Amino acid sequence: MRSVAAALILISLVLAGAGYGTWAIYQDTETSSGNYVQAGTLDIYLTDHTTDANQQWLVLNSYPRTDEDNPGQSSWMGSGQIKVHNDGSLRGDHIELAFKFKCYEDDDGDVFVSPTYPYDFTYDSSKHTIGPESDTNQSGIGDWLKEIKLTKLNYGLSSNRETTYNLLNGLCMADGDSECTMNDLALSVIKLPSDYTPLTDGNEYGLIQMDFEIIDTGTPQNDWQGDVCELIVQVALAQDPSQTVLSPGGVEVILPSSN
Ligand SMILES: [Ca+2]
Ligand SMILES: [Ca+2]
Ligand SMILES: [Ca+2]
Repeated sequence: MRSVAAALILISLVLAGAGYGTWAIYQDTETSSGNYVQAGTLDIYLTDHTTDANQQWLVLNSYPRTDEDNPGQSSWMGSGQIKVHNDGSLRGDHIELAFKFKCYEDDDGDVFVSPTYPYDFTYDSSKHTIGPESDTNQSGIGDWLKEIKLTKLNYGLSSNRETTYNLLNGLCMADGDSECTMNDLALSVIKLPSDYTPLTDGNEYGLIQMDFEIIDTGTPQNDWQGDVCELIVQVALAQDPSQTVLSPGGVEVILPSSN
């Protein structure tokens, strides 16, 4: 019997721009906290031109083989992207992307105040409980991130002055196997060519698009039943070609605090 798991992925965006000369760092942080993925397909839509990008993506009650086209009992919502605007006075050199996963070992995919509309993704420790009994890895998420396959990860410019860049190129071997998965994202920093840095004219923006799906490995995938992951997408603008601003985001697994 195929495993059934509930999970949650939230997307948030951090924008950092490096100033000239003295290296003042500008940072713009957003949290898109309404984006549920209970395994399935996730698309991202975010912009730094709004203060609240919540509830752009939502995939609830996911399980192996659910995706955007075949949601089954999973509730899938969202088809979006992250818009990267360059609001500084200096254009900078290149854009970097990194992906951090904050995962909760949980009983039912709910560690928030309200996972139903109207959503409130404030962490609620009273809902953070290890389990269920059928979760065969109650101290983590097992290989879940390797089981979320990236079907698309692109970066384009709204002006189309450059061709769309396939961010999966050179990414998928990050964890040693050729599958393109979220595990590769956790281990990677993507540096875009400088031509893809949005102009500061206020009109052009970069556009990150991502789709993914939960694969069926053919073996029980019970080790992430009820677990929750938040994906935090970091976007940085580096001033100089020699710089690497970001580090790989990695995976943090959070257990309930003992009380
Ligand atoms: Ca819970
Ligand atoms: Ca891989
Ligand atoms: Ca687990």
